[in-house]
Amino acid sequence: MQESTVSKPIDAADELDAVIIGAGFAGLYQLHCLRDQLGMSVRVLEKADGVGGTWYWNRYPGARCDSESHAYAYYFSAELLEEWQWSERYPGHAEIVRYLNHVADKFDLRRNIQLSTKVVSAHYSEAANRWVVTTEAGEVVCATYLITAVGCLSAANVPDIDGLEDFKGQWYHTGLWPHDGVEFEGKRVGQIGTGSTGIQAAPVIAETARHLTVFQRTPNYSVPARNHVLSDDFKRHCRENHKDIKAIMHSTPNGHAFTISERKVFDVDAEERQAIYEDYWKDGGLRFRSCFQDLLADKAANDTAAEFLKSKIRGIVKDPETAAKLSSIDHPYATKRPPVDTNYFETFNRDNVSLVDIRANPIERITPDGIQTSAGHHELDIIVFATGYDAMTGPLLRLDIRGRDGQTLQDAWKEGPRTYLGLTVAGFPNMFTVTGPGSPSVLTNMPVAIEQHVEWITRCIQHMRQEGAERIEASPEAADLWVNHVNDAANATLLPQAGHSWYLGANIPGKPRMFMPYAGGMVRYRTICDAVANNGYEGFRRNDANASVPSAVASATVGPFTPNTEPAAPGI
Ligand code: N01
Repeated sequence: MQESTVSKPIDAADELDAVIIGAGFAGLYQLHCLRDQLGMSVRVLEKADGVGGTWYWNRYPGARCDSESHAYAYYFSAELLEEWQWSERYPGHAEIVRYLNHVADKFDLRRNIQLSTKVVSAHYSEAANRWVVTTEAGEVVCATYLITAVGCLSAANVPDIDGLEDFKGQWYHTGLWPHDGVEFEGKRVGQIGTGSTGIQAAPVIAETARHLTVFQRTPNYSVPARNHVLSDDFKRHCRENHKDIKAIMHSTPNGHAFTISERKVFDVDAEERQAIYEDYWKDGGLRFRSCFQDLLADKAANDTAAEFLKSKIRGIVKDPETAAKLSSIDHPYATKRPPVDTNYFETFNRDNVSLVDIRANPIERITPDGIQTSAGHHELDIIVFATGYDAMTGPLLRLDIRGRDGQTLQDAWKEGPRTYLGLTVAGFPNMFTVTGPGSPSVLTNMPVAIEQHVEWITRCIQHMRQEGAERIEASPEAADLWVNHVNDAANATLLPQAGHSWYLGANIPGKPRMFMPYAGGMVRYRTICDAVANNGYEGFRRNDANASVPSAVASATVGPFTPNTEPAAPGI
């Protein structure tokens, strides 16, 4: 496909230094960095009518972040850290949206954000060395740099189930939740999906629905969130110690504000191990993963955590048959994103809640009145699809992105995504993908990854401008090395053992099976990215000159996460 496919001529388009797609955590910070640090002309195009990204769309019942609030924030501005106060241990979606609106106002970002603007295509013009971005309304914007800040979990997956179009009730996907809410009172609700979202939503829906039927394909572990209102002491601690908290977040593989124990599972006897698991269970949340350093490296070690969590399910759920369905989990703990809940398993003790095992008895079709499985019919007024996303690649491939010689991203990634550092794609000059496939983003506390990605991109662009370079592009050899390293990093862990995980693309029929996020940890990733930059952007072609071999990637190791040695943050 050549440039003639561009709907308007370039000389009729708005000219900018950079276009950013998306006004969530990533897009807002990228705008701030490029405009306010580098003095570039920048526009953010955002399809929603407000800022917030993921949190603009995810307003389903119980939507709350699983990262602790004091870590789920930007750390680039001391002033922002000192003035913003979170109210609860985990921030609810509304509070996060308020926070991101506060950031947009504080840094005067809105004047460069164009809301209600859906990008439909972005084509690279080699002759002009410009990205030509076209919106659904037919507007054309032209820029030297294209930065996608579209999120990893923003392309909703509504499964293709026969009969949905004939359903007489209402149906909703959790990631596209109506802003005026959904009334469940007196309704028979069917929820499909028991990932992090479904596990948050079910207890809240059950509180008002006449009946909730949860359709479970894959049972899941979950650890109680233990959410609570934050004390004034803890808020003061966060305000006064944000530098130390940031240091911890930057020292851990997962970017959270708690340390990972250096202890291994079999360093302690069974009794002590049980006591440790009990302590972490009481503390709750994602911290549970950090009680031993080898849970994701050693299957026998992982089995002990898995058995502990399964026994908790059996202890909570009173009906033995339901408990057995919920606890018959076949993947190692945390090899799928581990959910965090408030009363999820307890919900199945309610009289108005039932569980249907659709692995044993698959859904055959949706009928006008409900859902038909191979074992029977369930009458429903509302269906909630908590069925996740076409993760990481979906948001990019749903845009019509074309690089050199009109090559489509779909074509470049037909056998699975290939990036260099998760941030760039060979054949797509001057394009940067914040939280792209091959980045550690979804395996970390997201804002930490986003700040690193955005700052690396900013520094790269600054370097180019200082050097007078007009074009930067990953070499195919560098991308090959990176893809191999991403695979090696995943294979050094138990993560690929969850064969039905969205990390592998397994939730989307026809999607190439490839472990997408970088599992080597945020510390190692940051070190590699810094070395690539410090070595003169090795692995990149600048102004079409040959690229050097990325020695930082070639020499990168895989293997167990490096446990950090920083002092632990006080508990809350
Ligand atoms: O999606 P999921 P999610 N028929 O893909 C099932 C982040 N997040 O929205 O496992 C029947 O995890 C599917 O079954 P299976 C977090 O990174 C963060 O829950 O594929 N069932 C699974 O049970 C998370 O990992 C937060 O067999 C079908 C469920 O639907 C990511 O978002 C909160 C099906 C989907 O689970 C995605 O989580 C929530 C079908 N055709 C989410 N297709 C916070 O931090 C899918 N399923 C707050």
